[in-house]
Amino acid sequence: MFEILTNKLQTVFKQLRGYGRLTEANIQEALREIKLALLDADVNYKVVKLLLQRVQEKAVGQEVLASLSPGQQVVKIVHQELVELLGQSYRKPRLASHPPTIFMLVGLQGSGKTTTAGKLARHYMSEGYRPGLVAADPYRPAAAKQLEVLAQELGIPCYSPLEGESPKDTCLRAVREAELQNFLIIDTAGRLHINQELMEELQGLKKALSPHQIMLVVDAMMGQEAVRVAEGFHNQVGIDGVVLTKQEGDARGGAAISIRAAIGRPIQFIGVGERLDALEPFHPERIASRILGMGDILSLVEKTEAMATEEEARVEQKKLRSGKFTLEDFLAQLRQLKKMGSLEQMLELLPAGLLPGKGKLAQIKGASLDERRLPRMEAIICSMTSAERRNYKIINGSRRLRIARGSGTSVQEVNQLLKNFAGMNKMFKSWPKQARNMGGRFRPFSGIFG
Ligand SMILES: Nc1nc2c(ncn2[C@@H]2O[C@H](COP(=O)(O)OP(=O)(O)OP(=O)(O)O)[C@@H](O)[C@H]2O)c(=O)[nH]1
Ligand SMILES: [Mg+2]
Repeated sequence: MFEILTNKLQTVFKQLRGYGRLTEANIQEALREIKLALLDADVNYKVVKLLLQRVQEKAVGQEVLASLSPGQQVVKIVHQELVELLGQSYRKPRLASHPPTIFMLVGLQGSGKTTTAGKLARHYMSEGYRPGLVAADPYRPAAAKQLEVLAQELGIPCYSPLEGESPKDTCLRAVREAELQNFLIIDTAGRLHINQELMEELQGLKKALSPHQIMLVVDAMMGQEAVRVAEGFHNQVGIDGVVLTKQEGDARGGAAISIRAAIGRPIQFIGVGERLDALEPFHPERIASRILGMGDILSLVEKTEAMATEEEARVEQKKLRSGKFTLEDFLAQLRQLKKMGSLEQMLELLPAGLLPGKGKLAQIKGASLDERRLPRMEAIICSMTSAERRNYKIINGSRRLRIARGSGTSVQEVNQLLKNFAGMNKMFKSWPKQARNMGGRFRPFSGIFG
């Protein structure tokens, strides 16, 4: 996610490292590069202009703080302005004071409405709500079927159109029938393009249901085109917030950066995969950090928390903080891996400056991609003595051979695992102290740049 943009921006910031203070000239140069990087990332031109204007105003003539290098200083300013542009803080969707809360999802065909309906239901179930899904798409029988399958997976009810029923009537029936549900998520029909028929249907639904939240679901891979789609829906139906799907596959970030500024409505969630757990609340500060390659430690911590019981998470975090992450913990993590998505997703949350070198990173990513390898990795760690697990450095050649035999794997596989683990361990250890302590606000700048 955002890797192309992040890499380019990192290059710009690194170039600023050499300067002792910020001058008009080196700022101009950096701004020009930042502009090119943003335009390349398909960020809307007006938004780029706005952002750069603000950065320039702040950066020029500023004394370089004693504690920061010019590179850090510019990163800090760009970060602040990016956060502002993305909407400052996480905007929670509005819920009903008298249930049921009604969410209506709208968007073009294939944008991810149905999948997002399931993801949102799962998200709110974890917050204690009892959601039901409503298929407001009588045109395509497969559409209702798809939603029913998701509802079944989640163990919640799904209201599908009856013979000859209009979308509006299906929704009204769901509201009447949903006695145990305090949350209804309406999945509307998509169209290939914004057309009058669709807009009228959505306007009708809005009038009949007064949903608490109309959410536009839009595909991040569309880049700037997503902005035009958002404008179209917002002008004709009026939307309250945006869910940006397929964000994990978007290396450039044009849609994520442009939409809020273009329509004045916040992105509230991003979809980061096809699975029902691949939904993240959109925190502008964290996203800005990710875009700038400063990582997203808070999201990482939340993921760790979500995967384990509180007690486990407490122990785990303490270890991460203190840099005492052992192979035993690694084993526990492997076992949890399936629950929380891929290691690759986790790695994305780490600051770029803290990641191991490119080659190593590729190794770790490679290792995490193939989930079939998990049982073998587990077997390898299980074949180690507890002393070995606590201190991987004692695992010499003969121990490796013994472990490989014991686990029915090869020495190569043992080597690979230890190499990956050493890489992970190194990056946990090199976290800035503030990040490890995680008390108060994480200040990602120190120790990363310059
Ligand atoms: N990688 C990835 N795929 C996603 C995400 N969200 C949805 N998809 C996929 O996108 C495709 C379309 O998703 P749907 O939920 O069926 O889209 P829709 O908007 O309901 O489509 P229509 O009902 O035809 O209008 C499916 O293959 C989903 O698995 C996401 O965040 N990441
Ligand atoms: Mg659908």
